[in-house]
Amino acid sequence: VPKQPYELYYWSGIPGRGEFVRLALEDAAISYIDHARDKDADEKLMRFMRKPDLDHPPFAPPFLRTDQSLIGQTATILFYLGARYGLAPKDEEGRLWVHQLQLTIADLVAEAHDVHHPISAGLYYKDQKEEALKRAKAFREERIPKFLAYFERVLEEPLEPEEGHKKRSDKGKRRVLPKKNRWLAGQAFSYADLSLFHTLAGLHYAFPTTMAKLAPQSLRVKNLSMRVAARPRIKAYLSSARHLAFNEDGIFRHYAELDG
Ligand SMILES: N[C@@H](CCC(=O)N[C@@H](CS)C(=O)NCC(=O)O)C(=O)O
Repeated sequence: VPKQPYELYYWSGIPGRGEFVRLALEDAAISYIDHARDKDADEKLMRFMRKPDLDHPPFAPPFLRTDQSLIGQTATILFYLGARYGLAPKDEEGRLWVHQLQLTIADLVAEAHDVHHPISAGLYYKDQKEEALKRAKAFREERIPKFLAYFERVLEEPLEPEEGHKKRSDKGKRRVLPKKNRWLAGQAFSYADLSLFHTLAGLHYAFPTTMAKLAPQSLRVKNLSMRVAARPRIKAYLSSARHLAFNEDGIFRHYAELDG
């Protein structure tokens, strides 16, 4: 338990990548200060990042300040929180697996962003619209289906009798849990489940038509998302003022022309 509440730094006005960290903090009921909600949040964030005495300066937000350290990169922040608050398996294999899943989600999130900013994050959408239309087509037709198929596959794998003590030679003892009980890392709920939930919500917001078409191919992912949304603390958070809706300044943007 930290002496001071954690401090989350992120841009104001959007869920953004900060949301992946918020979901973990909220689900584990960890107390935190969300500096994205401060007055002049963006100026404060930039001032903080430029401080000359940072041992481990972050390249970009989100970053988390703890009693001891400053941690950047969404996946690293979640790796840190997951181990401490029961949002990741305890064994190394399990922890690395959840980290691997998180980085794959981060790849998907980066691609979702690059659909509306295919040339540069430094240009406006309207100045790269032609390229965005091309990128969107490939994202809708190839990339979203490929990522969804991957997570469907992960959710389909049978569970070992004892998580964390795999006996490869003992296949006869494998048991398939009912799908409704399965999380990405098996029986243990993890921050990767929270992140997949948020990413799926973002894809539905940005690409409603595409996602409706892909629904029959992504039943397990959808089922997982519904179970995450029903977790009491997540449910409470989503209906609280702490939570921001998606909008066209964020990573997941709804531009009808990009949804095909
Ligand atoms: N891989 C990093 C990406 C961080 C990132 O791209 N942050 C965005 C906001 S969501 C940003 O401010 N980027 C500034 C930049 O790339 O110059 C993570 O997952 O945390």
